[in-house]
Amino acid sequence: MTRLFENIRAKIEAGARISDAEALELFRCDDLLAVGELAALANRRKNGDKVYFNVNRHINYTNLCVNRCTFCAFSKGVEDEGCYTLALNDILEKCSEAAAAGATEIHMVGGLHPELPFDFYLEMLAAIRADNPQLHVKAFTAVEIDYFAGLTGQSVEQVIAELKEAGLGSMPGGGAEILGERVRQRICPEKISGERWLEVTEAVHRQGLKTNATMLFGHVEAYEDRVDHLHRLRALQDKTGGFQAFIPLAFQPDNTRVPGAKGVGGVDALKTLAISRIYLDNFRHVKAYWVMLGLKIAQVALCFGVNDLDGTVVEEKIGHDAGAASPQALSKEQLCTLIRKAGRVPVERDTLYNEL
Ligand code: V47
Ligand code: SF4
Repeated sequence: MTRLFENIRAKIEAGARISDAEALELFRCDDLLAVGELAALANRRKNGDKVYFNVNRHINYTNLCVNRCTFCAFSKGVEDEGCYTLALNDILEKCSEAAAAGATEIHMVGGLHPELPFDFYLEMLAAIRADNPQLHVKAFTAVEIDYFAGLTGQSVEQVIAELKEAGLGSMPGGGAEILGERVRQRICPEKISGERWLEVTEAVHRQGLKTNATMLFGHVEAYEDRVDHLHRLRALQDKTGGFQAFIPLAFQPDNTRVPGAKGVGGVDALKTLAISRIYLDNFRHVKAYWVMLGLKIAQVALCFGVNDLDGTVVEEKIGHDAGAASPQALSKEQLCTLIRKAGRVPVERDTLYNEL
């Protein structure tokens, strides 16, 4: 094991990348602190002591979804109690409230609505821009882009161009789950394939929009599936350079239908964040999403290769519907305190990582 750590340290110091086999060995090893130290080294070389955070607001415009991913406690059918679709005015009001509270970003995703026309999304973007031109709208996932293409009969390239023209600033990293088909068939058989997720994301990058990438972990996947997922992301990043941050999402099991899945312990969460940092040598940012990790693990993650803590959030549904015990929102002061008490330097950023 010592030899493995020595080899990986030498690679990090030489700016070389680790292999899939090495990543798998790291997942299988029990020495969490040794993995964390390597991740912290890899991160320090890229980002020094800075930890980024942003002031944002999540808006989920609808929970109606034609898919039924088994890990998702958020989505509803039209007959289900608790289904909702926000009116445009409500969305605009939430955006204006966010802007008044100092937000620089709106993070907006929703289910695949059975009826809303594509024009609704274009009008929504244009109206947000008209009201609050200073807000960056980070919205939709590759899954939604593919759905809009199906709705309109247009190519994804055309859909992306229209969304961009209407005001889309960048895209979050959702919908990636585990990209490998075997796991996808078990947890989200109706969702677009991993191949398609990568293809749509590549098309988004080609039109000059940045995106993030996520990985939903801690359900039915094996370590091999996580490494395969990271492999595909690293390969696409080599091609496009369009990913900003990687965000491992710790699975929340309540109200879901994944047989036998129990959720994620602290050790697995920290190890996964750390290995992501070491393996994804071409990603500048690895983000701890405190909603799914919990505040304490998210803070400790700052010593395990993480350089970004998302965000003020304000109103979160996807994780909380699945039992996340974290708060709904954090203030800028709370984020700064979490970062400072981990011995690091908080830096507010905008969506594109300009320092504010
Ligand atoms: O795609 C769904 C995940 C994602 C559960 O890019 C679940 O900045 C855990 O992508 N337990 C949406 N996760 C959230 C997302 C995200 C969040 C924060 C920042 C960014 C970013 C992106 O949530 C979905 C899915 O992978 N999800 N159900 C669950 N039970
Ligand atoms: Fe729909 Fe997304 Fe939930 Fe899947 S994860 S059911 S696509 S809202």
